[in-house]
Amino acid sequence: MAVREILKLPDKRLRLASEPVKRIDAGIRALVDDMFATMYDAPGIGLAGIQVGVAKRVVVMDLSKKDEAQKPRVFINAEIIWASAEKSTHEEGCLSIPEFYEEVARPVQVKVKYLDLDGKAHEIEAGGLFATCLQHEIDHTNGILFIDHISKLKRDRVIKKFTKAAKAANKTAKKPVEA
Ligand code: K1U
Ligand code: ZN
Repeated sequence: MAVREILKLPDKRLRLASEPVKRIDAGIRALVDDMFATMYDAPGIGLAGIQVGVAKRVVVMDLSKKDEAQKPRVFINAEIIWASAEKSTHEEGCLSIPEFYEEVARPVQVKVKYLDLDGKAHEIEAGGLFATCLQHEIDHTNGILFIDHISKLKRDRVIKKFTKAAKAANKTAKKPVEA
C-alpha cells in the first residue's frame, strides 16, 4: 500500500473523463488500496482515481467521524441515475485544490448505480453529505471540478492563484544548485 501524489490545480489531467473499469483485477484492487492510503493520509473524505493520475472510474470514500470506526466504501463505474429537483448548499473542499472552500448548490438527493470491489451491482439513494460527496467524486470521474459550480469570478481567481503557485514551484525546482 502506498500514499500516491495528489494532482493539483491547474494539472490538465484533472479535466480528463475517466474510462469505465472493464475488469476488477489485482491492479484495480492495488489502486483502491493506494487510494485509501492517500485519502486517509491527506486527510480527506473521498478521492477519485484521476486525482492520483489514473483515469479510471474508481472512487473511494469514508464519511465516518473521528471517534467512529472507519467505514471505507468503494464505488466503481458510479453513475447518477436520478437527481432531485430540490437543491441544497454545502461547503466543499477538494484535495486537488488545497485550502480553498466554497459553498456549492447541488441536488439534495441522488440515486447512484455502481459496482463494488467484487463486481456486484448496486443502486443506492443518498442524501446529506453522502449525496454531496458522491456528486463531487462522480464529477471528478467526468473531468469536472467543484469550482465549475461556483461563480466565474471566484473560479478565475482560484485558477489564477494556483497557476501562479505552480509556476513559482516549477521555477524553484529548475533553479541550478549553486556551487
Ligand atoms: O475529492 C476530493 O477532493 C476529496 C474531498 C471530498 C469532499 C469534501 C467536501 C465536500 C465534498 C467532497 C475532501 O475530502 S476535502 C477535505 C475534507 O473535506 C475533510 C478533510 C478532513 C476531515 C474532514 C473533511
Ligand atoms: Zn475533489
